[in-house]
Amino acid sequence: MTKSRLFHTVAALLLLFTGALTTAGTASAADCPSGEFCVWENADFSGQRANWSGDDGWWESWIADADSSWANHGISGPGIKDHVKVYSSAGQGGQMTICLTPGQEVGYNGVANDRGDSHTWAMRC
Ligand SMILES: [Ca+2]
Repeated sequence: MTKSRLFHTVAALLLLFTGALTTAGTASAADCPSGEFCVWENADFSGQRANWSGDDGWWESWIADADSSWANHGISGPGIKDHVKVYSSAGQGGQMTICLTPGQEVGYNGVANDRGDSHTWAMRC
């Protein structure tokens, strides 16, 4: 193999490798621990992330009214509260802005964007 041909082979392999990485990144789920509800300050699961395993009646100020993407990685099963309801006011008050079913990931939602102040786990939406 000539030097030039070797270079082209390596370059082609690198391209293949890079392509595979890009595909894997797009296909992977939102980065949220198992058993938790996660909220990001920006759309598409980017920016700073808040996550909870339980309810929170008063979100920290940096994420309150700043939520732009959501993921429900709660544990699912019979009799388990595995849905998550987000509310526009503290103490699960105001309006429900979004409700996530088990495993649901929402990269953006115009109605719920930048409105959440609290959430609770629930049996259903
Ligand atoms: Ca936001």
